[in-house]
Amino acid sequence: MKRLPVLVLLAVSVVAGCAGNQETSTTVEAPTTTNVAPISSTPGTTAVAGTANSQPETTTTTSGSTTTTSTSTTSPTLCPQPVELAEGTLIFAGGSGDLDGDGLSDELFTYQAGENDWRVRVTFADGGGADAGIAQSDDLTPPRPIGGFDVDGDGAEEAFLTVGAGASTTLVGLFDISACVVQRITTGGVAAVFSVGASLGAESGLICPGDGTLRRNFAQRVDQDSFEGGYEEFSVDGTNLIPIETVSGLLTSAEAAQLATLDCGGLTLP
Ligand SMILES: [Ca+2]
Ligand SMILES: [Ca+2]
Repeated sequence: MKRLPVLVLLAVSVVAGCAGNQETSTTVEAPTTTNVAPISSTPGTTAVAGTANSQPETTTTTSGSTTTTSTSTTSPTLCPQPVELAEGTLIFAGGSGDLDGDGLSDELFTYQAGENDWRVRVTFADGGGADAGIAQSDDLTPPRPIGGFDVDGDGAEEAFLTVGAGASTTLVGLFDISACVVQRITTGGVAAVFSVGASLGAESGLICPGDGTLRRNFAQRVDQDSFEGGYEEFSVDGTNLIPIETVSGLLTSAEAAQLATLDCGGLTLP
């Protein structure tokens, strides 16, 4: 009967010993769990930074393409600036017309580049210009600007200049301005020249009907009261005049005198 308390004491001590061991092992595992947490959170932060970097790249691409578009819009309209004229150059100014068809009036003048060397120059309203030599019909009369008239109806006026003179006539030449280049208008491979005025026994003139054609008026006296005359009609093909037809007949002196005129819009001889 006295052995029972001893067994109870042994059982209590065994249970108490086991409980002490469990507390020790729990304390060791705790730091292991704590170490895992920082490792997994670091890659997450990296992923967010990558997403933020891709947004500025898209913005840069958009602004770059916008700059390219605005640059290509402005470049084709400007012609180069011609060489500045030397001080004291003899200039005949006062001509104007919309010679490049942009709706703005451009300046037209002639100048002497050397002995018997005359040139025509266009200064465009939006900057730049164009320049070309003038094949004169005589060396005594300096070429002068008359102005612009759109002969072929393409929206840009052709330039009219005087290119010489007769006893009582003025010689007129036409120039086409396209892509920053001034070119003489020709017919049959030579520079076209139109005589305007009256001389002994002859009348001559230039008419622009406004339908894409030009008319060279002519009349020659056949007796004291009558002339033989009419007009030669041309169509305009680029810088070339192509003869279409010649219409002529007997005219009175008064009818013939009416042919001796420049009738192209509001152009008047200088
Ligand atoms: Ca213009
Ligand atoms: Ca034209």
